[in-house]
Amino acid sequence: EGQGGNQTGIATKTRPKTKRPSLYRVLLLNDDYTPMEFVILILEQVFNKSRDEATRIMLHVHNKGVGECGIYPYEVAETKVTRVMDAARQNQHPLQCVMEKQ
Ligand code: TYC
Repeated sequence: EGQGGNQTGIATKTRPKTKRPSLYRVLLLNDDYTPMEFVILILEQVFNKSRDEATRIMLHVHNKGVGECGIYPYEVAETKVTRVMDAARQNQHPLQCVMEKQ
């Protein structure tokens, strides 16, 4: 009878329940004070973007108010948000970074 065999003589099949990790979108929010160059450096250093991609995302946030930096498993997203918020605080910029379930 093999896998998932029961006592009834009826063959059954079980599939191991694997849970895909939930994904979270990490967003940057616009403000009037954080320097554009600081946001670009954050996108390069925390989110591993090229200078061109970092500039594109920064300008999108600047023009639209909010923009996506990436989509990650919970713990990775949380670590990136913390890194951004720590760097912003250390440099006395009001930059805000948030995560939301995708
Ligand atoms: N609006 C800021 C400025 O004009 C630049 C900026 C972009 C700030 C993106 C935050 O997430 C941000 N200096």
